[in-house]
Amino acid sequence: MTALRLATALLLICASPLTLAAGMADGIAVEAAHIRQMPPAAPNSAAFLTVINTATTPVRLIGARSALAQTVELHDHVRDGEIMRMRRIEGIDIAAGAQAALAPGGKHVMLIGLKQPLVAGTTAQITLVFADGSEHVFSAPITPIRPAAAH
Ligand SMILES: [Cu+2]
Repeated sequence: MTALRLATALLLICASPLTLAAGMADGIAVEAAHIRQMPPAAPNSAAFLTVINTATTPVRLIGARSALAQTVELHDHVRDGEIMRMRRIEGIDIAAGAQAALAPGGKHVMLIGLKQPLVAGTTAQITLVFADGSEHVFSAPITPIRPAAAH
């Protein structure tokens, strides 16, 4: 009996962190997601999406993961003289009931070190990671590059 109790206690202790780590973000919805197809030799790409916080509390997006790339970062564009440069950002705050648009020319999910060619017409999974440890998985279609708007 003692051994069984010990085993049960260990199971309970071990189960809790696992459950927390796998927690899905409540109240998060993703719309207009797509991943930019790049020429075969391109090392990097980006994903764009709108993150909607339907919850009654603010959330903070702090990162993302994907099997597509070695490294996945949150990026934004900042003006540097005449040109726009990308830089890494630590997080994106989304107020209760608000949404954050990650769109070309602005914030995006940067896919650095592509592990496989991006095939237009297929979809890929990306996991969003929030400051409270929750995650949200979504699928995004890979779409061809559209001609850049005139600057
Ligand atoms: Cu970038």
